[in-house]
Amino acid sequence: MADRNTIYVLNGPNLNLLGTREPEIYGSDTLDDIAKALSDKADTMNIDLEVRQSNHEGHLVDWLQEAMNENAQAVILNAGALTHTSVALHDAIKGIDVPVIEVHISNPAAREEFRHKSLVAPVAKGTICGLGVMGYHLALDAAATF
Ligand code: CA2
Repeated sequence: MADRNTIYVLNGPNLNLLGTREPEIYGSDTLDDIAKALSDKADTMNIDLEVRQSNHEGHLVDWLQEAMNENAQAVILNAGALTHTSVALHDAIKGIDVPVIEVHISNPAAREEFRHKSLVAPVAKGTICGLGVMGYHLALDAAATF
């Protein structure tokens, strides 16, 4: 079983496309760039990171449950568009005793109306959005204190 200094960084649908399109919204870093920078930072903090991405809702549910079973310290979750639709993710977060920090690269509240509601937010410990990929780093700083 992992000890309390493993932090999961879970990314949902289409975030594998980061850095390839829409740089004006999401910046030019790829998910691999983000994972490398975060892992380098985590190393200096004596934290193990599990950085994953899936286009499939069920994988994210499984990984949230894994984080609980592995006694993870926290989960940093960018659920992508599932943020706005997924009761399954809402229930999974509610069902685990691991704090989840919701991250968005863009500011969904400043975008289309269908992005204004988050089903993750009510069950997250906190939300960071609109600050670009820095949001992942701020989330890691916060998660390290849990
Ligand atoms: O701002 C965020 O991080 C989002 O979670 C990104 C999701 C979006 O559905 C949420 O409303 C806000 C979309 C991720 C798609 O990422 C792409 C990146 C490059 C090209 C195409 C999609």
